[in-house]
Amino acid sequence: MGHYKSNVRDLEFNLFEVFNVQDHLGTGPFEQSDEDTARSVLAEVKNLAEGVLGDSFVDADRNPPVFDPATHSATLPESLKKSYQAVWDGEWYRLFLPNELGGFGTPPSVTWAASELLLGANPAVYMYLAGPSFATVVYNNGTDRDKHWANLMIERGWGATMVLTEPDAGSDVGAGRTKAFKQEDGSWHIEGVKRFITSADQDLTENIMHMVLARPEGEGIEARPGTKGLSLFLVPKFHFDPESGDLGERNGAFVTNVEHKMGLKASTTCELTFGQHGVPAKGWLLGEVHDGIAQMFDVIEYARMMVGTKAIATLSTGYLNALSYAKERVQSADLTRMTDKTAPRVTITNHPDVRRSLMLQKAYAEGLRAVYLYTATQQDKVMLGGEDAKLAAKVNDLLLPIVKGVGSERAYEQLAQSLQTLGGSGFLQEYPIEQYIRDAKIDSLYEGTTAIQSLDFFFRKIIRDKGQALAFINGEIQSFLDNEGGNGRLKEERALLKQGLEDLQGMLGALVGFLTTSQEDVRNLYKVGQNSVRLLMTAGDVLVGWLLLRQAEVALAKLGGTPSAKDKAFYEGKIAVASFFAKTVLPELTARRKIAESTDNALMDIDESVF
Ligand code: ST9
Ligand code: FAD
Repeated sequence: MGHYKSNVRDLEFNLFEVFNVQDHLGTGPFEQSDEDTARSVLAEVKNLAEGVLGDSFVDADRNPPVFDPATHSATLPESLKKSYQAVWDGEWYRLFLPNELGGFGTPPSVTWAASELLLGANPAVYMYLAGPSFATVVYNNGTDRDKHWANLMIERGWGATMVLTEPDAGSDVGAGRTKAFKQEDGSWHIEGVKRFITSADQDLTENIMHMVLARPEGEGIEARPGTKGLSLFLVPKFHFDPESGDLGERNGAFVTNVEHKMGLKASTTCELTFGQHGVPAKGWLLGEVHDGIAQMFDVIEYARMMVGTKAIATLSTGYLNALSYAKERVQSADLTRMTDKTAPRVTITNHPDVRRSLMLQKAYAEGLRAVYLYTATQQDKVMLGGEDAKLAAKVNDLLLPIVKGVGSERAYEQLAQSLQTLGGSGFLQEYPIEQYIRDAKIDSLYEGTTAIQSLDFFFRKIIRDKGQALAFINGEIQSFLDNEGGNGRLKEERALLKQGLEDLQGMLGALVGFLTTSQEDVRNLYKVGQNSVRLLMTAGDVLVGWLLLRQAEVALAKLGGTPSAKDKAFYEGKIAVASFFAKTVLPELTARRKIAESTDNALMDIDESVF
């Protein structure tokens, strides 16, 4: 048995019983798909994930890529290459491509569901497969030349990277100093050092297209500070014939270090140096426009969704591994017979604290899965176009920091609970959970840390949006609360969700108040900053609570029919987990609201020496 435990039943439940994506399969851009093809995609990807893809997960952690500074190259373990090749040969990357670039016509909801399986089994392999997806961004933002190159990137199977970070420019991308000098032939010479670049070298693909943010310099170019002064350049590892794509000389972008990391060791994290090894690093301006940060955000939005899904995928397999261990592990007597030294020993699933922990893991694993899939259904709507598309794009934007920020934080926290379920065994490398924890820690860091997600959520996705997307979600939850389903069952849980929603609204009201009064006292902005992560996490809990209850309502209806024994347990699990979350997590939101409302600036007034 491999390490990875999938949950296709829950993916299908979300897609076809809760969000009913089959209603828009077979239409518009999804003309080629129907429910059967979507289900068979999930079945095939599951087999791949639990088989050859997951096979290299452990080996590539214990025998990570090797960097050779003399040749500036990274060599990947053979096991990982085999996994990569299997996904490539199956052409699964086409799931992520639009029809005009050879996509399968699958909607984002199904694609992200399939992604969960790949990311849970082997996230590094998934990331090495970035080329075709990044080519789509090149295609969408590019000139005819770039569109052709995007096709070459896909046809020839090139790798791709997103290159933003520098030693002094992490969260603050606008502090970047890498420069681009215009050449007479229309190309640019890039000079500078980028760090922490994922997949910047590997020996899987014949070429790598680096998508690099740099500050253009040259006659007639207006120098602008910050992110708005950055342009996006296509910088290949090897030069290539612009028509055929045939490789030429080595370009002057060299990997000068590969980091040694806590986890996700199979994925190379590289220092990438431009134009400092006697060879110019030639690049080409994407779309021939100076709009780098906006173009890069097309990549970032995709990658933030990917990171959140990765974290949630890892939590799910962590929980399922913990569950299967707990069902077998016999230890101690039942609590009701604790004084009876002769009482039979029971499996640990009988202990209330183990149950509490397992049910909380289940709540976040399944609740957050529903959150990312609900977000993906907004992406479906965007692709379908029509009246709903504009609002759906905003709702997707609002939800992305939750998928990424809350997904990563809760996954890491709950994976610690999964490990705890195994007792001392959880600490051993014999079981996958210690690696899951090491591999998942990165998710709250890259693609914008949780603090950055929370600022994005409040200032951009709520305030700048004038609350339009938020009003939509609020309306959805409100109408769920108003339309009393479930024949009077789950009444108490609905009341708890109502209170949770009010607490979230109250907390948001407090933050908006701090923002408004910052016009008189600018330091009131600190009060927003002290609470923005709290707000993000609370919004995540309300969404999880709501979606679990939506699922429970569907489950109740199904139980009214004649489900199989297996389905009966599945649906009863849905009701149990929704109820548990509403009763044990949502009440905490009232305290969080009070904390936010009573925020002062004492924290900001103390001297740094006090810490
Ligand atoms: C990184 C990579 O960490 C990690 C992993 C890479 C993995 C790659 C692989 C991917 C997977 C591929 C899968 C392949 C498929 C597999 C197939 C399998 C079969 N939304 O607020 P302002 C824009 S990379 C949209 O003033 P500041 C917007 O244009 C490093 N746009 O920002 C805006 O202009 P305007 C990641 C946004 O104060 C402009 O920016 N690093 C958004 O100047 C300026 O906005 C980070 O993420 C948005 N949410 O800068 C950096 N926000 O306002 C984190 C901004 O006119 N730091 N824009 O519209 C930040 O995000 C900062 O907030 C900042 C601030 C840099 C934006
Ligand atoms: P800093 O920005 O220095 O942040 C340090 C701390 O300060 C964090 O806790 C942060 O939340 C906090 N902080 C910073 N600013 C604020 C603020 N305004 N308000 C509140 N808190 C704040 N980058 C790429 O360009 N391409 C890649 O492919 C890539 N892959 C990566 C892979 C790995 C394994 C790693 C570790 C990093 C990768 N990165 C990549 C870089 C990654 O995106 C950055 O590490 C991340 O954006 C944070 O930047 P930083 O590390 O400089 O931390």
